[in-house]
Amino acid sequence: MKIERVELRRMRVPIKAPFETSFGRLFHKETVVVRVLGGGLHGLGESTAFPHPFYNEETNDTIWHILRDYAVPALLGKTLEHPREVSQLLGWVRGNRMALSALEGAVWDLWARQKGEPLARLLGGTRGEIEVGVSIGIEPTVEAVLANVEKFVAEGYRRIKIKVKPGFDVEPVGAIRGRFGPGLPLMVDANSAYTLADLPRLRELDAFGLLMIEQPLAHDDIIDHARLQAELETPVCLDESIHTLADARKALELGSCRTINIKIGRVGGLAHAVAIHDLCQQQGVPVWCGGMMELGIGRAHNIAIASLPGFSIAGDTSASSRSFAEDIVEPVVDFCSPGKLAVPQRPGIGYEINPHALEKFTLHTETFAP
Ligand code: OSB
Ligand code: MG
Repeated sequence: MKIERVELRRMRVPIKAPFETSFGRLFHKETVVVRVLGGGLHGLGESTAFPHPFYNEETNDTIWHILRDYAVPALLGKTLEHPREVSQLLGWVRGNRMALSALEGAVWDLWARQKGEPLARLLGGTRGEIEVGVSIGIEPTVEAVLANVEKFVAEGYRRIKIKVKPGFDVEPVGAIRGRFGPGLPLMVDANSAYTLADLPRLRELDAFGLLMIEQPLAHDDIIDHARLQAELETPVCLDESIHTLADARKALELGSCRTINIKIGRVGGLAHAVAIHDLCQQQGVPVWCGGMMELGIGRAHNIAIASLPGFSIAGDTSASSRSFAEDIVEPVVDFCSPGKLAVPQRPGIGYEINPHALEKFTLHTETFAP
């Protein structure tokens, strides 16, 4: 597979409801879309970085810099036998995993399209459809959270996740349990809002029979999480703390978590994501696919990885309509039956760019050729 041309695009797409972060509220999804061309076909990738470094250290500007100055030049004009060579060629780059992942994802898509095979199958996927859940952000009131849960349960979402922080945790969870009963698959994500000093509060959450508590402690910790997991019945899930296969191995060895949220971008691409999946599967640890409010290209990559057998818990890849009135792919990512997304049987990621939406939402394009 020869990499003949690479196109980078800065995109800005309105989101339906403002997205609350520790930096402020976001009204648009801003990201970088990568298109790799070769042999008369193209492959699509999408960065999962945000415009501000609140989730990890990468931003749209660092993505652009790493792609333009290092990653794209390393591949241009090269002939690859397999997409895993992308992370081998760029293995010397420290960090910047979301940047490398955006390009690697496009190369995987091109490779799959050239073979005429669905990406999911080439990754080792075995599912024809995946069950999905939804992630509900911090809301101003418990009532607003309940209204969201009501809406998404009615739409068919298989699992509800709410964001929590000290002072907004036991009340919303208790209210959801009160309204929807103990049978609703419910979990919380703290995005590192607690410390071990909050153990009493976390013990209160432990009493609600949650599916898991995601990333309660520091974003760079696996030691305190092991101490916390030993105190809780509820499985701890790690998100921010797991960047590599070695991180996953160490966290499992220490008992820092009982499940891992795999995000393709956070771990540097599909090859690394598959490796973490395989390790967890060998150890009988269930994994699930996280979300970064991706546009359709990123969602399509998530669907492909979530079709692997170890992804046994519903992920955060909602239908496009959860976040966007208009997405950049066709068909739009939507349920095949309530709470389920079909794994496309078409070549590559199985979604095409919607040229009208692409032009409408592109801020800037740069094309690279040898
Ligand atoms: O921690 O999983 C997270 C969104 C942005 C940044 C971090 C996280 C999230 C989500 C998933 O919770 C949102 C989604 O894709 O719908
Ligand atoms: Mg998370």
